[in-house]
Formats: sequence, C-alpha cells, structure tokens
Amino acid sequence: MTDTVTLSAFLTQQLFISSPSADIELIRLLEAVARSCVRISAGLRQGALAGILGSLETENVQGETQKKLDVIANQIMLDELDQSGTVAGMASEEMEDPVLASGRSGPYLIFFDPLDGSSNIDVNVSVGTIFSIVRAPQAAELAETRSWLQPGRMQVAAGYAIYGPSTQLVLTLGHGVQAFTLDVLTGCFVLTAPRLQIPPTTSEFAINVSNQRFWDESVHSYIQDLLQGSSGPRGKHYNMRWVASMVADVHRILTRGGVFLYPVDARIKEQGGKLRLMYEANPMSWLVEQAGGRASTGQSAILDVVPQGLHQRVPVILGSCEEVENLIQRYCSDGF
Ligand code: P6P
Repeated sequence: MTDTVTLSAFLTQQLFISSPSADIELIRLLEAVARSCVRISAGLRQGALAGILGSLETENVQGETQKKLDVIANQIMLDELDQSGTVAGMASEEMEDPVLASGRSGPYLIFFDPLDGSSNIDVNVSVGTIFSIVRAPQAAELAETRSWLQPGRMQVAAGYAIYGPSTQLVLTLGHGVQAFTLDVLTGCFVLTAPRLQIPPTTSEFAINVSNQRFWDESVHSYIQDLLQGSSGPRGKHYNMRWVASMVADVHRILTRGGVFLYPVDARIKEQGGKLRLMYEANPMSWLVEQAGGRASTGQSAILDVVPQGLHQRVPVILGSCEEVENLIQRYCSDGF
C-alpha cells in the first residue's frame, strides 16, 4: 500500500492537528493497547498448537466459565497497560475489583473486556478485545471505585480489536471512527479505513432469537414486523446475523450497517440486561454514535446512563438510526 499511515503516525497527527485533547500520554496508552492486541492475536493464531484452548475450572466475576485465553489475554492487558505508566487504574470483565497502577500512575483509567465472545474461541469464530478510556479522578479518590464510574459521554478514547481473518483495531478519539489493519509482517497497525460510517437504513438485524419467548411486547412486535418482509409493514426483506460475539456483530454494523439488539427480557430482568455498561456497551455505543448511528437502552442513550456499578449490565439497541428509532418509538408507545 502506498502512503501507509501507522497507528502511531495517525495518533501523532491527532495530537498536533485535529484533536488537541489527545495528549502524548493518551497516545502512549493507545500504543500499549495496540501492543496487547498484537500479543493476544498471536496467542489466538497459535490456538491448539500452543495448548491454550479450552476452559479452566474457574469462573469470572460474571459467573462465566473462564477460557484459558480469557486469563492469558487479561494478564497481557494488565502487564502492557501497567508498564505504559499512563494509567492510574485498570478494570476488567475478568476481575471483581479494579487494580491500581503498580508503578507510575498516569492520568487515565481503562476498562476492558480482554476477550469478548470467548465462547467462540474453541470453534474458531471471531472474538475481540474491547476498551474504554476516561480521565482518572484525583489520586485521593482512586481507592473509591465509585469515583471510577463516569457516564459513557466522558470517554476520551474507545475501541476494539477484532481477531478475524485479519486483525483490526477500530477506535475513536471523538473525531469519527478509524480502522487499522495489523500488518503481520511488520507487527504494526496500518490505517485502512479513515472514517467508518453507519448507513441510516438497513436490511440486516442481529438478535439471539432463541430468547423470543422472553421478549417484551415492544421487541416482539418490532422483530415480527421485520420477519414479515416485503409484504409486512416495513415493506422489505430483512436478513439476520448473530455471531454471539459483540465485537464481530458491531464490526459488521460499522462496516455495512445493521441493527444489534440485546434487550432486557423476562429471563435477565433481575440483572438489568446481558451486556456490561463500562467495557462493552459504552465503548461500542460511542463508536456507533461517532459513525453516525444510534445506541439506546430503549429508554435513554446508553452514553447518558449514570453507572451504578463496575459490572453493571444494560439493555443494548444500537446501529442504523432508522431501526433504533423504530424500536424506541415502540417502547414509548408501550409506556416504558
Ligand atoms: P448469547 C459474549 O459472551 C457476549 O458478551 C457478547 O459478545 C455477545 O453479543 C453476547 O454475549 C452473546 O450472548 O446469549 O447470545 O450467548
């Protein structure tokens, strides 16, 4: 490729040209995230050959059986991020409590899901790493986890790596969404999409239909209308995709449009939803909004949710505006 722009070159441009808020510490932090993703990608590619597939006897804080690679990926993230000297603390889906920097404490907090969709690893389907970065509170407040809990609108950077046929890093600093592809020959991420945009309309939806009997009426009527296709109220055929890896489903939507739904339903009403706010819904929602889409709980924009807990779960409806708005209208008319 001519005129290749590496991640580091892009971030430096952002520092000096279009994003004064992207200071050198943030650039170093994002470079540490990128190094982590390169190492995780290498581990995934070795897979069975490295004896790192399969599950452990342990469960994470979510009560989910941990894969060997969940733990390996989590440790890679902790090591790289801590060594960068740019974070005051780190919080992970795989850890009950956050951890503070062991050495130099930097100006940022990072929340991450080190290996999202890990149930797909053993069947060789795309998985990913999701991260969300906010400014750290004052040092005196760091010991109180509640000081970490900022609404998604406070993010200064967010993104994911998707470990698919190619490894890509997709991120936003608040000036659109950029995608970088890992050049395995150099070990560098190279800019391959300078501005991902979600079309306002789509004919593709993503939901786990096996939960249909638990859905509330708004979701049920919305999906029924889609399934009626050209002869139904939406007047067109809809296709369905469900990878059961949020990173893969969201990446498809950022690339060609679509709508993704993980609503709260009778089965998970107590937990408030399935997907976690701080390190899944918030980063993905900011990316979607920055790409011209919409992200809602059904009642409010996800980025406006005031977090109540580090592992809080929320309903997630995101993607092409027309579809998200169609479902929100149903929630409104159903009196939610
Ligand atoms: P289900 C993966 O475990 C995850 O957190 C997301 O990546 C994914 O979208 C969702 O859960 C899949 O959930 O209930 O379809 O297995």
